[in-house]
Amino acid sequence: MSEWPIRVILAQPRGFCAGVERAIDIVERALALYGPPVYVRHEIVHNGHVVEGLRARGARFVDEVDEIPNGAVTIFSAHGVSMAVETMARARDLRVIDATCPLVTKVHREGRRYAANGFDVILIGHKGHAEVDGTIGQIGGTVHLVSSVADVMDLRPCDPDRVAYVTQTTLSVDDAHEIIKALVARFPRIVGPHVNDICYATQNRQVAVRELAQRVDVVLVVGAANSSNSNRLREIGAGMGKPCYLIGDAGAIDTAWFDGVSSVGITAGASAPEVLVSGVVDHLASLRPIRLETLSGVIENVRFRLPYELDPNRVA
Ligand code: 0CN
Ligand code: SF4
Repeated sequence: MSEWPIRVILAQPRGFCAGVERAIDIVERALALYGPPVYVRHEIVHNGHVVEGLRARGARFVDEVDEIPNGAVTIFSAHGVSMAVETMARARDLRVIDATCPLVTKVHREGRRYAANGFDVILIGHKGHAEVDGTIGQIGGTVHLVSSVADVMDLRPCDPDRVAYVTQTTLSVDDAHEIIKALVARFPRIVGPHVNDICYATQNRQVAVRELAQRVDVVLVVGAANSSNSNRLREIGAGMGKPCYLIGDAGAIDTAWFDGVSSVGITAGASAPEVLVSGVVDHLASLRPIRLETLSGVIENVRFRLPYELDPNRVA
């Protein structure tokens, strides 16, 4: 490896969003209040490091609520659950604490409202993703999932004049825009949110990674392979014509990526802890001298309230 310094630039904002902070806080507070074990349906957020850290403190992660003993403390992940899962949890008398991000819950409400007014609801999202399964199962009624402009062409709603759309919160803003344009062209009377339901954190991180990719030779996105918002960041970096790698942590780095490179940009998905970003910076510093800087960008100060039973500020 060469010894000349490498510029390491951090995106702003990056990493944890308010929904992820809240979801992790919920598991930690539930462990403190009720004692282990507490059960969590699905990864609380899509990050193996977060999950392992909580598992070590007594959280038990399960795929479905039928794996949870009757009456146990049960937390739903930030991505939300279907009504069928809620019903099953009630039937088993589980003590449910809902860590669904309030911005996901907002999409559930929107979708339900459209369905109640007799609209077919079109959900723009990725098939098989936990949030998408939850949203489909919260809306009830007729929901059509579309993931691409091509899917829009295949839609056969009951009444083309009574269709509405909602979106997954962690989509690519640009891709969603193209799909919505195609929907409006096919169904001129379609109704939907003002722009889309992509959350503030997803949008801010996408703007920031674009800014970052303009300034560096290589982009590293810290995030898990199953994290939708992290994958979108990698796609945007790559779309800017820069080599862009999604890495779980510093251990995934291949030093060959930096041959002849003078600057590396780092960002992190909404579910990736900052300690993993520091680990990547330290790893780079072990390879070459570094000059570290952080881009200016949006400073986020969004905070969501905790569920009532865990809120330290609740009125008794
Ligand atoms: O990575 P996440 O757990 O989830 P996706 O990006 O895969 O949806 O990040 C938190 C987002 C939520 C909900
Ligand atoms: Fe909520 Fe957005 Fe964070 Fe998902 S990425 S938890 S929708 S704030």
